[in-house]
Amino acid sequence: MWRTTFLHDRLDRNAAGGVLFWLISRRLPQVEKRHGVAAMTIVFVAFANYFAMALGQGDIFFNGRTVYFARYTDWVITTPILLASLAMFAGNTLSRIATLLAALIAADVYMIVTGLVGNLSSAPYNYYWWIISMVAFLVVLGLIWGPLRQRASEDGQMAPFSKLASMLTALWVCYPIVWLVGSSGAELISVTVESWLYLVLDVTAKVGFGFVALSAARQGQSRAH
Ligand code: RET
Repeated sequence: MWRTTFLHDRLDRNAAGGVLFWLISRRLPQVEKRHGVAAMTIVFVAFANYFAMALGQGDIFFNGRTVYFARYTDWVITTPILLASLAMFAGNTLSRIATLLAALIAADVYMIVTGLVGNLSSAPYNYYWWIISMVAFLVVLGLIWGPLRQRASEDGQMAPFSKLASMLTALWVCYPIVWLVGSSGAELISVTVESWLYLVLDVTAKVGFGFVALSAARQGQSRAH
């Protein structure tokens, strides 16, 4: 059974994003095709997870509440790709960003997994896990605005990097806030409002971000070969 209309919305937007990225990718210079691969992978992974949620396979009833775990299986795959996408704008060669990217992904995966554990926990333990996840998030932001930004400035690609890093930061900081006021935290907003907020964030963080990254790639601004 199809769950709700907003899930249809997610499916439609993700599928549309996938097709759009495929069309743009065909026109990318060969060396920039990896940005197309990243953008397409992100939307197709999201599509699979939203599809699972629409079929009612993406949630479980645990500890007295419904936990939409498919959100986390989506994020744990898509957020590392988004970070790789950003990192590809920071360094001229892959070897210059490899270690940093590994550290970024490690902190990011830690953030998502501890967030899921928090969602599966009752109060007050959920808040302890939120704090732990937040620390990992601050590490992610610290790495982006510290060493990764430094790399970008050394390699002379500050403009696209700053634009994408700012966009990523502005969008990503909203997730822990929604988590805190939503069904995983204080339940100050309804599940419908929560789902809409995640929907808007997800579409912008995936399709919006991918679009900006691909536009920059088309202008040949990423050079991490
Ligand atoms: C959680 C748990 C609470 C603390 C923090 C979180 C951060 C989540 C983020 C998710 C980003 C998702 C994106 C998806 C788009 O594809 C897990 C909610 C810090 C930053 C960008």
